[in-house]
Amino acid sequence: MSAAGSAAHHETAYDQRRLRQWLAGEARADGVTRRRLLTLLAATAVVGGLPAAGPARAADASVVKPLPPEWFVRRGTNAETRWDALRGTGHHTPNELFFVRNHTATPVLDAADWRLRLWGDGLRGRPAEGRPVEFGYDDLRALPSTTRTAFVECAGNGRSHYATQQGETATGTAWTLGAVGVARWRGVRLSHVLRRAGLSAHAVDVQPRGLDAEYVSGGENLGRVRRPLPLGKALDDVLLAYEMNGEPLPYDHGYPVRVLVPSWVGIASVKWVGDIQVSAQPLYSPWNTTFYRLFGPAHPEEGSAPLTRQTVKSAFELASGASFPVGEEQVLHGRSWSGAGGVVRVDVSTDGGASWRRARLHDRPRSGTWTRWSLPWTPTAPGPAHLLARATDTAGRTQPDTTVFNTQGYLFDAVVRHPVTVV
Ligand SMILES: Nc1nc2c(c(=O)[nH]1)N[C@H]1C(S)=C(S)[C@@H](COP(=O)(O)O)O[C@H]1N2
Ligand SMILES: [Mo]
Repeated sequence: MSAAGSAAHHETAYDQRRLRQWLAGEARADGVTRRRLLTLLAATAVVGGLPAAGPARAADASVVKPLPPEWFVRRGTNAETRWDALRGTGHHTPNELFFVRNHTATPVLDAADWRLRLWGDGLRGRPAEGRPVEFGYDDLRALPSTTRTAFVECAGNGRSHYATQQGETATGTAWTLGAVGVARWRGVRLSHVLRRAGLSAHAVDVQPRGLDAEYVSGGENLGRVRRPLPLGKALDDVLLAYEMNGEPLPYDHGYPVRVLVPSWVGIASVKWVGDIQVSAQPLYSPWNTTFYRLFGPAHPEEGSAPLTRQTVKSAFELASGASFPVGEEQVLHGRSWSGAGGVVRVDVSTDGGASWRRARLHDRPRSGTWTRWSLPWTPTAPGPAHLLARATDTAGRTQPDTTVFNTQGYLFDAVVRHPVTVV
């Protein structure tokens, strides 16, 4: 980003922070009227080329970017991407279309006063609560960078299908299949930063923590979003990302820096990271004990092991209930992905699962990202129909017909029945 762009960015950050505080009643408007503040924001946003915190956002300030209803379904503090909006967008999900999962609300931070603090007894010569090792934004940007394409997907993506397909009630956000996106992330390897900070041979877990507000659930304050990551994964392919699809991270996706944990459940990819505890003992947080384990009749009483990799899924680039004219050839498009490897095969049924045809793949199967595919279809009879897609990955995992239930509705991987109408 140019110096001018960067200055405008900071200015916008400041104004948006002021607006947020003001709306939240944490700051006085200091003689500035609401209209004046909104005008100011619109102006700086144009200069900075950034999304405006326009009046539409004022009613619910959990997400900064615009969420037009033709692209997103609002779900509380979150926004789900509509699959029909991904038609024709290319392999990478544009930043404007990327789903947002916020436990509370997007904090508008300033890179100039941001610091990453590494601390804990997993660092050489440091006591558990000792002075941290610090990196500024420019320090990180000066280190060797790595770029990779990877999906971020919520562990609860597809959760609503436990109810709609299996008659089972799970707690949590009722996502359909739009809590996933693929981006090109650029940043520094976490392993590089850990080694620079003086990683000890005794370290076992690292725990990044976000700078967003503390999360209160069921009247209990669970503190800031944080989740331990085993050292093996942390040293493997994890990034401290500062760019998304060639742009500085958008506010909603972790600006200035987020953790990016390829192939794992989205919660591992902590946004707005402020500190990382490096520990010589295993760490626990609500996000690897109460949440992100499988509970339910088919699982151990204390829950499964903490979730790591995502399962296999497929989606059509179509709205639910899309309609097609009878007798006209269509080309159906979709994408399939897995946390265990690239997707190498996709079978599609246009008759509710009675018969299957192999889809044509449009991407070379790659680990950590989706494979796009297509299949021609000429609907022959008017009326309701179901489209199904079943993917297989390089690890040999194929989507099942049903997913074993868990109470929090994680890791739904069964084939989804996509309703359409032939007219
Ligand atoms: N600090 C922080 N990090 C976070 C979250 C959050 O609320 N706060 N949500 C997590 C969850 S549950 C998911 S699925 C992903 C979503 O990333 P996105 O909003 O960039 O799509 O961020 C993860 N990282
Ligand atoms: Mo998530």
